[in-house]
Order: sequence, then structure tokens, then C-alpha cells
Amino acid sequence: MSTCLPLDGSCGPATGGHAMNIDVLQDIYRMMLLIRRAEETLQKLFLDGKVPGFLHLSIGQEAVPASVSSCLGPKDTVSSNHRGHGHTIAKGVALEGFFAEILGKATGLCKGRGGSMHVADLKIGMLGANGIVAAGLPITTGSALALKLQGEGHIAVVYFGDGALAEGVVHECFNIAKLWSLPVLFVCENNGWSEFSPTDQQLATNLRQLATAYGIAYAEVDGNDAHEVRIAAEAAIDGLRSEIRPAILECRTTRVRGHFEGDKQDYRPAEEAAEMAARDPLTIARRRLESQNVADSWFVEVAEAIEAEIDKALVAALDAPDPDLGDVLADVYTVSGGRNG
Ligand SMILES: Cc1ncc(C[n+]2csc(CCOP(=O)(O)OP(=O)(O)O)c2C)c(N)n1
Ligand SMILES: [Mg+2]
Repeated sequence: MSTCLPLDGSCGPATGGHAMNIDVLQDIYRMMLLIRRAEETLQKLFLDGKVPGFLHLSIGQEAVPASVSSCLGPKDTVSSNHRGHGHTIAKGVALEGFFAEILGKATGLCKGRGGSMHVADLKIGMLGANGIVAAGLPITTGSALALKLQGEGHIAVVYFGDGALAEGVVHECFNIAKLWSLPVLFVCENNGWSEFSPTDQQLATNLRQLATAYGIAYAEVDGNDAHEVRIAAEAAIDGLRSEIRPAILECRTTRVRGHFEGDKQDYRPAEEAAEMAARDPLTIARRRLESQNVADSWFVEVAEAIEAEIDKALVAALDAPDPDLGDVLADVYTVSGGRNG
């Protein structure tokens, strides 16, 4: 199927002069649902006591990575933060190794040593989730420098939250990315919260003003509308590839769950829950697809296929062996620079 998907019912170009084929939004919807179901699976595993460590779910934010990654190729790189499951899955990670990593199994993508906040898969350009707020920005800025020097037209993307904007390293990265014209897309998932503090209690300015100050191209979108995110991301990424320069994309989104699983969220206004339900990214995308006559049967088929994919990966991950304690020092670098194991 290759029907034009308009914003307004016409079939002309949508925002920014870009039209979108309906199959692009179908692919994005499929990816959003895969992320949602994978995280719901993790949520259950966590409640069963099978996940060592913390779990930060990105439920409500799926439209951002699904849409941004739909514009990327395997040689483009991505780095992420503590809420990184969606970023990782959207970049194309194998689900079995992903689940195994979060379960701490030997077959995990990082041999079970990283867990939820440190999943990485360099083969597919996933440079890693990161438990240190804002730490993905210098990693990605460095990757963008490498990609620019390689000269093959690939770009680097970093996802970070509004809470990261108060970190000094963000400003260093904006500065050097602009000065050196690095092909990096800074994607801010602004969900209005940094742990238990609203954004305006910890940031004296806003991202639009920061982008202006650094002279970096900036766009702001409804991060829960996959169609809008895709159009804005495509325009930004086209600019990065053709002009070799940075851009900032701010996506207004919703952190549906607590900061971490188990967070009681008693600091949160009660009315936020209803607002978030009305902005569910899957519902918004589904309505757009239905308005273009995508049949109910298509949604059923997609949901069944995803359930089967997750079940298969999960069974394999749960059956996988735990790491051998004898390997505990393997891959650990010593102070003198030698390598154990
Ligand atoms: C350098 C650093 N400071 C503080 C923390 C504790 N911390 C973990 S997540 C977080 C809030 C992050 O908020 P945001 O970047 O908006 O991401 P969100 O959780 O909303 O997705 C904080 C302060 C940390 N992990 N690293
Ligand atoms: Mg936040």
C-alpha cells in the first residue's frame, strides 16, 4: 500500500513540504506497539522479581524513537538515556538478546553486565543506554565527528530528557557540534518531569532559546503524534545529511509511568493521568490510520504477530544461562591499561 497520508484530509504535501506514505505510518505504528508490549512484558517480569536493578519505562513516549528511527539506516548511530528501551528496540535490536540483557543472562547483548540502563549493540549502531543523565550527548557528538570524518553521509542521534538540559555537558556538546558542523540530531523527549521535579523548577530557560543562542536549527513537535514526529525528524535529518550540521528536535511527550517502577507518584497532579490517556501515541496513530481506511483486521494481525515475536524471544531469554561467576573479571580494564580475561 502506498497512499499519501495527509494531515488535513487533502493529499498534498504535509507540514514542511513533506508528504508521508501510509505504509510509513503503519511501520511506525507496528514499532510503537512492539515497544509498548515489550515494556509491558518487562513490567510483569519486574513485578515477578526477575529483573535485577531499576526499570524506567517509556510508556507514552513510543512515537519519538519509532518515528525518528524510521528515518535512520543501520550505519547511523544512536545513544540513549536511562529510559532507553524504546530507543534500543526502534534501532533494530534483536529482542531475545535485549530481554536476556535486562534479565542479567549470559546471552544478553552485553553478557548481562549492563541491564536495563546500559543496553548497547554496536553492530546496529546502538551506542548504549546510559544511567548518567546527559552522558549520551558527548558519546553521540563524538560519534558524529567520526561519521563526518568517514564522509559516508551517516549521522548520529541522541535521545535525552528535559532533565538533562540542566547539565553542563549538554551546553559543551551544543557548542562543539555547532562550531565543528557535526551531523548530530539532538532529540529532547520533554515529558515535563525530571524524576520528581517539574521542568520549570530546574531549568531557567528553555530549549528553543538555547538553540537560538547556539545558532542550531530547532523544531518542536507534539511528540505523541507519530506522524508529526516523522515529518519533523525527516526534515531535520535531511538537513543534517545534506548540509552536515547539527539540529535539535524537541518532542513534547508524556511519561505515563512513574520515574521508575515502584514510584508512588504522590507528587503528581491527579488530572495528569486523564490528559495523558487522551494523548496516547498508539491511539493517535491508530485514528490517523483508520481515517485512511486501514481495516480493523490489520490491527489484529499486527498485534498477534507482535505477541508471538515477544513470546518467542522471552522464552529463549528466560531459558538462557546465568553468567559464569568465574568470568566476572573478563572485559574489565585495569588501571595500567591491560585487559583481563
Ligand atoms: C548526572 C546525574 N545526575 C542525577 C541523576 C539522577 N537522575 C536519574 S534520572 C534523573 C531525571 C532525568 O530526567 P529527564 O532527563 O527529564 O528524563 P526522564 O526521566 O524524564 O525520561 C535524575 C536526576 C543521574 N542519574 N545522573
Ligand atoms: Mg523528563
